[in-house]
Amino acid sequence: MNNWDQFLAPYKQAIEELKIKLKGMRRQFEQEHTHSPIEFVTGRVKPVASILDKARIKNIPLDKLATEMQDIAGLRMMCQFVDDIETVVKLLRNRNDFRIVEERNYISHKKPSGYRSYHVVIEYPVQTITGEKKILAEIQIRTLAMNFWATIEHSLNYKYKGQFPEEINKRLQGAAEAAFRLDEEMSKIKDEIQEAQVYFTKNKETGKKI
Ligand code: 0O2
Repeated sequence: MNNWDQFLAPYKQAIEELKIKLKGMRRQFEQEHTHSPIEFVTGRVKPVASILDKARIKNIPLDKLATEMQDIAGLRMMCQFVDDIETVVKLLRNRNDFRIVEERNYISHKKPSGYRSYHVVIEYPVQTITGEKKILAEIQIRTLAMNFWATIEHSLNYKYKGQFPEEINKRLQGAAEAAFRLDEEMSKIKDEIQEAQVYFTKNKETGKKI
């Protein structure tokens, strides 16, 4: 096992455990036949190349990664509606299997790029054969529309390294606002959508034709 494998092992374990726990929250809503504020959950450990890139850009010494890079373990919780984000954050605040160390609201304070999302940084205790190890993990909570925009922008960023041509920059800003308006429109017919979804899920379970 090399040093990176050893360093990243607790992060990998944390991601596996947290994915099960956060997906479990969604299942509990489903079992109760109520609208789930969580649509789906993803998680990843940052690849070593990205850790090194970010450490270089942000001037983080490699021996300070564990305390200064908060998103080596990263999870995303996607929601259908903007209101669901607050519900999810409250659910996270009520848990006692981790401690929230920081929250960043990029929804009320969007980033200059147009990025919107709610970030919760947690300290998560991983049980290892040599004892407990606390690691930092970042949970990003966002709507499906915010996620669509961020995914596209992230891949363009990879190509242009953040130096977008003016035309693309303008289009991305426009697309961020369009995604925001889409969220607003969906919120206006939220009750109607949720009623239809509960009806659909119940009938799917009983095998009844709609
Ligand atoms: P990855 O793993 O490729 O997604 P900074 O990086 O300076 O903006 P900081 O302090 O690292 O900020 O923390 P922040 O902003 O809370 O979280 C960083 C992560 O948020 C990023 O991780 C992205 O996942 C997401 N993010 C932040 N700003 C943007 C943005 O403008 N566009 C998109 N698409 N995502 C963003 P990384 O490090 O980029 O890595």
